[in-house]
Formats: sequence, structure tokens, C-alpha cells
Amino acid sequence: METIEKGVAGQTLQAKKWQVAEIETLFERPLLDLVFEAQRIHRLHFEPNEIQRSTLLSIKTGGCSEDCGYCSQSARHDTGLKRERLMPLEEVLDKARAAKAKGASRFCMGAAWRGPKEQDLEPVVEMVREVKKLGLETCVTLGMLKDEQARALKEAGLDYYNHNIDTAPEFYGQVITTHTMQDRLDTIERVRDAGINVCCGGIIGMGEGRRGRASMIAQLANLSPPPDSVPINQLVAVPGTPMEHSEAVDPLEFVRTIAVARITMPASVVRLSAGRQQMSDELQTLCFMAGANSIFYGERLLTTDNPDADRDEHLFSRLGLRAI
Ligand code: SAM
Ligand code: DTB
Ligand code: SF4
Repeated sequence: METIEKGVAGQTLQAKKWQVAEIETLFERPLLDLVFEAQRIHRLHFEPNEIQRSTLLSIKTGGCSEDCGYCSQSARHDTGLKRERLMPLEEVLDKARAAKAKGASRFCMGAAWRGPKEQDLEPVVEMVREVKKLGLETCVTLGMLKDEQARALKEAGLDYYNHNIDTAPEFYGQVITTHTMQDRLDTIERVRDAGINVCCGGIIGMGEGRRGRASMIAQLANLSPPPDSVPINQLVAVPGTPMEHSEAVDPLEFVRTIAVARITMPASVVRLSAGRQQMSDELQTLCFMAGANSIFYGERLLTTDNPDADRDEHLFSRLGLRAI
């Protein structure tokens, strides 16, 4: 085991540095052992029957300059998605009030940008301020940020910034060519430096293979500190994107990925993110057993469907889960 030493107020903390091979070994464990270990670790850090719920809203849809191979919103893919302007504040607030009334604790606003341009940020800062006043936690995902943009968002009261590494470093160039993983890591550092909680995860099912999954998890777990929140998305194969015909990953391999994320990032909230609409209740239950303790809640993700609130309420009640 390799460790990194960090001096914090005179103390020396030992942060474990994960090797990819070590994470592959975790993946290879018998499923029941792996899930049991993930659940054991989960219970050291979290209330076992509590799940956090975030509602997503696309505040600026489509027409993105980037070429992310999975994304319905890239201007380079012909997905038939209608390009829209930034949503007016009042409409955003109506959606946020509705999300709160349905029981979400966090409202996450997404924009299809490489990063916000000069004139883009102020209206989003205003949205953060006003959503926060409704008594919701706030999260935005706007692409790459500059230092001063991160600081302005923090001043407005932003709680979380979502910026995913999306896949393994060695696979990145096969999925995205218009920016690099280092660009993403730089933004994550700016967000952290501004004092905003980091939400950072990736996508499973883009042809990355088990080694790729292990490598992505290693990259996330070795961030110092690991992300506060880790969304694990199952690819939603959108017609018209280069990933349209990606072969679906074995559902139990997805459960393993959640378990491995839980074990390697014991104190992070792990979110069972995109792809739930395509999952059975039983598969989602296995993901909760494996340590997922957050979901996106509400019938829409950004541009694709998610289970509606009634289906989730029913599942929570069958499982005795409490929403927080
Ligand atoms: N433009 C910003 C960015 O790239 O960070 C914010 C929006 S982007 C849609 C947010 C994240 O959603 C991506 O990083 C990716 O992980 C996830 N995502 C997008 N399309 C997806 C899909 N079809 N299936 C699964 N996850 C997806
Ligand atoms: C994340 O990791 N997943 C969310 C959120 N962060 C912004 C987005 C999922 C998008 C799924 C495809 C879509 O609806 O466009
Ligand atoms: Fe643009 Fe984000 Fe989609 Fe990439 S993932 S094409 S940056 S909206």
C-alpha cells in the first residue's frame, strides 16, 4: 500500500493511494463478499437507510461546442435535440419550488457549455442565490471554470459544483477530443480552492472495460481529498451520438463498480445517477446495498428520462429507506 503524507495543522495524515491493479483485485472478489464489505464500510460512515435526493434541471440545453461522445447536447452530434437559450430565472425558481415540494434536498442546474462566457455567469449566480433562499442546497454544472468564476459562485452560496472526469485517463481521448482530463482536473482544483464541495464521477458502459473502470475509480479515489460526492452514471445510449451502439455493461458489473467506489471512497456520498430508468427496482436495491446513498430524483435528468417521483417513493417505502 502506497501512502501520501499530508501535514494538517501539525498532524500527519496518511491518505491511501490506490493502485489500479489493487482496485481490479477488488472487482474480482466474489460479488457477495464485495457487496458485504462495501456495506460494512458504508455503515462506518453513513446511516444505512438514508438516501439523499437531488433534482436536476437543464438551464441551458444543447448546442455545446464540445465533442463528448456520449452527450446528446454536443452541437457535433445529430441527436435532434432543440437548442435553447438560458432559462429565465422565474422558470428556474418554479422548477426548484416544485422539486422542494416533492422532497428533493438539493437542486442541480446544468448548462451545455464548455465553460461559462463572461456574460453567462451573472444570471447563473443570481439563480444560485435565489434557489438557496428557497431552502434548497445548490449545485451547478457549467463546464470549465476560471478562478474568479468559482469565487463568484461561492459568494452566491453555491454548495456543490459537478464536474466529472467521465472515464479513465487512458480512455479519455477516445471519448472527448476538445478538452483534456487535465483541463477537468484543473477546474476541480479551482472549485475546491474556492471552498465549494466537489461532485465528481463518471460514466460506465462506454467500452472502457473493467481495467478502465478500475482506472477511473483510482483517479477519483486518489484526488486529494476524494470528491465529496461521486456520481456513477450508467451510459444512456442516445441515438445520434457516437456511443449510440455501445454494448450495455452487465448489471452486476455496475453493482461491483458502485461497491468499489464505496470501498475506495468511504466518506464520499456515492450517487446512483443516470441510467436508473433502465434499471429494475431489484438492481437499484443491490446498488444501495453496495453503498450508493444518493439519487437524482424527478422524471427528467438533463435531456433524458429518469424514474418519476411516484416510482421512487414506492421503492423507498418497499425498502424502508428514508430520504434526506
Ligand atoms: N457541460 C458540463 C460538463 O460537461 O461538465 C455540464 C453538463 S454534462 C451533461 C454533465 C455530465 O453528465 C457529464 O460529465 C457526464 O458525466 C454526464 N452525462 C452526459 N450525458 C450522459 C449520458 N448520455 N449518459 C450518462 N451520463 C451522461
Ligand atoms: C452527473 O454525473 N449526471 C448528471 C449530472 N451529473 C449533471 C447528468 C446525467 C445526464 C444524463 C443524460 C441526459 O439526461 O442528458
Ligand atoms: Fe458539452 Fe458537457 Fe455535453 Fe461535453 S458533456 S458535450 S461539455 S454539455
